[in-house]
Amino acid sequence: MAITITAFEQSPDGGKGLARDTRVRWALEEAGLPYQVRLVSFRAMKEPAHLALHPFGQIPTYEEGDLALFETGAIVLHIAERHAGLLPTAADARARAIAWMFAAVNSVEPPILEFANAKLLEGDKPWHAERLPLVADRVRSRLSQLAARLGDAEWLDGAFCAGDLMMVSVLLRLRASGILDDYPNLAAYVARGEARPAYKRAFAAQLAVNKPPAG
Ligand code: GTB
Repeated sequence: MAITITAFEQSPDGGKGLARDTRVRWALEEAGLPYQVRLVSFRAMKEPAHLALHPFGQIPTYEEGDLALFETGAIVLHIAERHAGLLPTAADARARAIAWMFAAVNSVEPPILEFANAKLLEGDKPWHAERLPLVADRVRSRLSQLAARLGDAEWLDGAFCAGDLMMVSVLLRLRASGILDDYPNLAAYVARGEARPAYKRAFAAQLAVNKPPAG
């Protein structure tokens, strides 16, 4: 069944791969599934046709026959459950891999998003300089815990899985801040994710859409 996802017509990051369609593209590439992309403008995202697919008027969405999904965690899990390569087959290991997916979006991504939003949207507020270090501390606190758990391991729980795909995707949002560099094992973990051929294909595909014109 043909798969279609949606992505920004023009991502605000200019092709750094930070928009969330990249993680879905990555999962599809890991699973070896061909897919099509429908590009949507910010205006189109808030119109009825797209809202029928995504109640919050966002990207990415995922369509496969009669199935329409939103939320990257749910989309990646859907792909991972149906195709080899993203979840272990042993029941307990599979459950732990899914727990890491939830950890990525539920425990690690929220402080990172709060930090990104504080930098992006609150710079003009009188309390910005006081609040930013507090928000950064919450990120560091979570990263310290994650770094302690990862230790010297290559991936979070044995072989690469959808939990790693989601965690690396979430951590990538921190790259520009430099915070990740204070956690060498996490920085190396992210680099291992980026080095995967499937990630490289996903990144190149979104870059082809979003690359700023030369000159
Ligand atoms: N929880 C949802 C999921 O995981 O699918 C969140 C989806 C979401 O936040 N989508 C964003 C969106 O559609 C795009 S990815 N925003 C438009 C809107 O809400 O109107 C978030 C994103 C956007 C831009 C950058 N960037 O430029 O660096 C990074 C991440």
